[in-house]
Amino acid sequence: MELYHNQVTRAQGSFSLRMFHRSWGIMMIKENISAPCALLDFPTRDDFARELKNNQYDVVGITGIIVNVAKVREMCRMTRELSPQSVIIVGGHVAAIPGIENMIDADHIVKGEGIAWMRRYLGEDENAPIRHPAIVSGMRTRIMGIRLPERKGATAATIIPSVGCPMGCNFCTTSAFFGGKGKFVNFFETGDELFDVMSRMEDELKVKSFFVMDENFLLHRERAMRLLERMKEAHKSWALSVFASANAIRKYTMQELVELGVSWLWMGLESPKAGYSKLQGSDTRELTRELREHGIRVQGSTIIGLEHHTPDNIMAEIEHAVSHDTDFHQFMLYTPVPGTPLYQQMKEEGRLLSDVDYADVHGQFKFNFKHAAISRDDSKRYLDWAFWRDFQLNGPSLYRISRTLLAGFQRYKDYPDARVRERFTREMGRLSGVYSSALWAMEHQFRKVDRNVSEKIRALRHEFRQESGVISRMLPALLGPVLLWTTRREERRLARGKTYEPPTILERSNWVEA
Ligand code: B12
Ligand code: SF4
Repeated sequence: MELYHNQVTRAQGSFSLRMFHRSWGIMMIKENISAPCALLDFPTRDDFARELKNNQYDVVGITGIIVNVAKVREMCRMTRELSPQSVIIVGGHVAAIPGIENMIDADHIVKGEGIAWMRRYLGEDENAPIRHPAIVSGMRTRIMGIRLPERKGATAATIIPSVGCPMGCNFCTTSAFFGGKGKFVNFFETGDELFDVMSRMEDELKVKSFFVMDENFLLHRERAMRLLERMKEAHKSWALSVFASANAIRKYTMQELVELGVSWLWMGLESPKAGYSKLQGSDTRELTRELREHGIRVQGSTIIGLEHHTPDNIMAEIEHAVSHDTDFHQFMLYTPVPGTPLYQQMKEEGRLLSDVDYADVHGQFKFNFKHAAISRDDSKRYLDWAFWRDFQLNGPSLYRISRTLLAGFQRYKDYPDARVRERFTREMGRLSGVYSSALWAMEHQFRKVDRNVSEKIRALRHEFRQESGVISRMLPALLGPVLLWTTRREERRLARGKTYEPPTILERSNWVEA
């Protein structure tokens, strides 16, 4: 259950950022029902069987996305066998597959928002306020061959203000699943509500940074600006990681973004020729550069295999994407996913490939449709190339985020708003020694890939040195070689086929032991 390594830093070898993320949808549902509930995250087959045998469940709810359909089918089968009295409810994006009723043995298949559905099903008040669970955004983080220690408060809390997105891009499954163009479901309508949830999470999880899981957080300017007001009043020096489209970002000045604590932005950089309204009127290269100069890490997202792509123009489009020099870059294949307008259109045009397994429909393998100019096998080649090119030209993302952090610190260390100063100083203080050491190791390891980039890493390391205290200045000489050694050890492990799996997690609520 990884984000970065699956679809962002996957070509970066031992520099790839590895971490697992919990299943937030079912965490939200559990927190908002009063029935006794057990949540089993990432179960092995044995864990799942044991839980079904040891308890008498009235309801077994199963979540999945489209790629998981075979697992969902097997879990339904196991439930019928081991817990025949249970009602089986399946939800999440897997429910969008046409004809899913005939593929799995479930009693209810729930499309769209699940909290209200489950409350209704259980006879509870579906309009009761939403209670947000305490979610640590990631766990078991690994990079350069070491697992980072898990200290309370060190990892951001996930906040989920809404699901869906009103922009309604034709390929977008999240938007389509929660109602499509013009529609979405808000859990927390106002900046005040959001502020209260974040304050509670700050207390419970001891965090100052938040991963805001809202497809287009900045689009709702009134809510964001009210949140900023409350943050200022209460002197909250919070950091926010958000998703936003370029046109939504343009509604804010850089100062507003920085004061709001925006420190990481995920932004679509689809081809300028694609004509998506979310990009209208924006030079995304200029915008990316500006954001980074203000200490805002940018994660770009680019689609490979759009309708106008051909073998003649695709390399130039990849070069254009890579030239944004973002901190992270996700590449995804253009993919008609069941439930979206694009899927419907391709179906009507007879362009869907019928022999593609749903487990492979995720945008990181090969096309699932017939493209006018690019073959299925070539789609993978171009995708792989895009990841590799970004890595080769721009270097490891860890280097790039260090660069952005330093730029932000240098610009804002004397800023009049103390909350902003504190945020940059906090991040710099916590990380400068570690980043310098990592830079030392990257500089050495990257010589094999690209000398130019290695030189750039070296220059940055020297800049860091000037901004660091004495201990941080000395640390790289000791820690750098250790990190280089763990990095190389990790490269060998990965070459041998080593994989990492998330742990099984069991949480119970409103539970009374029999
Ligand atoms: C966080 C996330 C992840 C995490 C997963 C964390 C985890 N352990 O599950 C990471 C980053 C690891 C990840 C990985 C992948 N993801 Co992802 N991910 C998301 C993201 C950004 C948020 C999901 C989320 O938590 N939303 C908030 C919660 C509250 O919403 P929700 O999960 O949809 O749940 C609601 C309803 O669906 C419903 N519901 C859900 N489960 C259930 C169960 C029952 C019983 C009921 C009644 C209702 C119900 O109720 C919930 C509350 O309303 C979504 C995009 C999005 N904004 O939704 C993509 C998304 C789900 N991912 C997607 C994809 C394709 C992937 C990958 C295949 C990417 C890749 N190529 O590697 C992998 C596959 C992972 C896997 N094997 O399942 C697609 C799914 C497409 C589809 N239609 O199936 C999405 C929609 C993104 C997109 N727009 O393309 N992902
Ligand atoms: S802006 Fe992003 S989240 Fe919204 S519909 Fe378009 S692709 Fe989906």
